[in-house]
Amino acid sequence: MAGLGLSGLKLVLLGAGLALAGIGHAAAPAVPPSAGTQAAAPQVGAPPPGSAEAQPDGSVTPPATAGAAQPAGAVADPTLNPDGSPKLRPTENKGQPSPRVLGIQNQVTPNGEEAARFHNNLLMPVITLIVLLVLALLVWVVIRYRAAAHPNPSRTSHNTTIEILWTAVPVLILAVFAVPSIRLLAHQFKPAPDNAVTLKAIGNQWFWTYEYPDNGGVSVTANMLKERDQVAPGQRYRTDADGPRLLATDNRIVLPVGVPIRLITTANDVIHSWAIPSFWVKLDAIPGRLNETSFTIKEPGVYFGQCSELCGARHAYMPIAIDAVPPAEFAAWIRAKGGTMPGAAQPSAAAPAQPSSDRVDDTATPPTGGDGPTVNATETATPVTQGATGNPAGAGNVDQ
Ligand SMILES: [Cu+2]
Repeated sequence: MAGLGLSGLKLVLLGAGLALAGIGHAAAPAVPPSAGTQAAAPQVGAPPPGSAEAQPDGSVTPPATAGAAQPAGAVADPTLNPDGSPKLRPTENKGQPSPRVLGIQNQVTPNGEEAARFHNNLLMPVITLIVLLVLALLVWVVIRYRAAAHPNPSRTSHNTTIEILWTAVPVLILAVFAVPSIRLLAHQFKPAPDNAVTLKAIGNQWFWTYEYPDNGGVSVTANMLKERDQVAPGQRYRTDADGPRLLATDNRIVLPVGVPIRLITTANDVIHSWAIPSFWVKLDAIPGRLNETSFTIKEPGVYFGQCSELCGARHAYMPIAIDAVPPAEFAAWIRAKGGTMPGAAQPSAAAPAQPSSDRVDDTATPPTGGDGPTVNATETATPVTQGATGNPAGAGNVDQ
């Protein structure tokens, strides 16, 4: 009888371990995608980015002087060298995946640092302990209670104490996790302050367009830069100054350091997701909706991300590249793009009128009220079909 009781206890311990393992699995954090696996996205099977249909479009992916092309008399783009190459060069282990590095990317936003601490100091240790406990229980049971060593199995079926324990302990663990988890969530979706810079990212198959609605209608289109052997002679191709393969874009998005950024996302065709791992930002871009989050970049640098929602055949080829620069340089860049800084002189007549000037709420309101909530300012910004995507105008993904 003693043997039966003991083995019953061991069985329930095993049950408890398995229950804990289940909890640990369920509580695993939604960390940003492993950058290494994404960066290695194979090009096999996808249409070559430099295929012939992309060629007629010289204006969208212009030759090497892309960034330098501007009207005479305009302010020079402070983020570019005179030859059009970007001034800021990507740094190893910062804002991009790196070979043989484990874990999440180095975080450069307060939210990201909070999330990294939560992941590294609480989630990982607890999950590791649970995994080791379950492994130890399994090994013990397999060896000690194998048929040869323990021919008469226990018939114990209930033990009130241990059943209460294996219910209560996981609940307590989840309760402990819930506090920093909900706090992080609240920080991520705390509305940006009034002085925030608004960046509107619009997903398209398969490139991103950006607008700075508070800065006089500056808008930027970003396409992935192709490799040298994928472009026609004279066309711009990726160099190491631009960034890693599959992550470098022809136009980087410029954002100020130390200033809150209000990110608004939406899409023109299907659901995309705007994600920068080192900012701890991943926000779905949904047609007809505006999603919003905010973050503050702490360090200047180049930061890369990708569309993180399967959006069609060329989902892997719509990267995001950010130049984080001091606020004064950001202001100069905005002026170079023909925009204005809030508080500066009013936009000149040359600046395009913005349907939504400086309030997010306005943006969410249909300008005409005709077609209900799916009509918003986003749809007035018709993107130029990009030769680099090989996507016929307005065709969506009918050819998929
Ligand atoms: Cu996408």
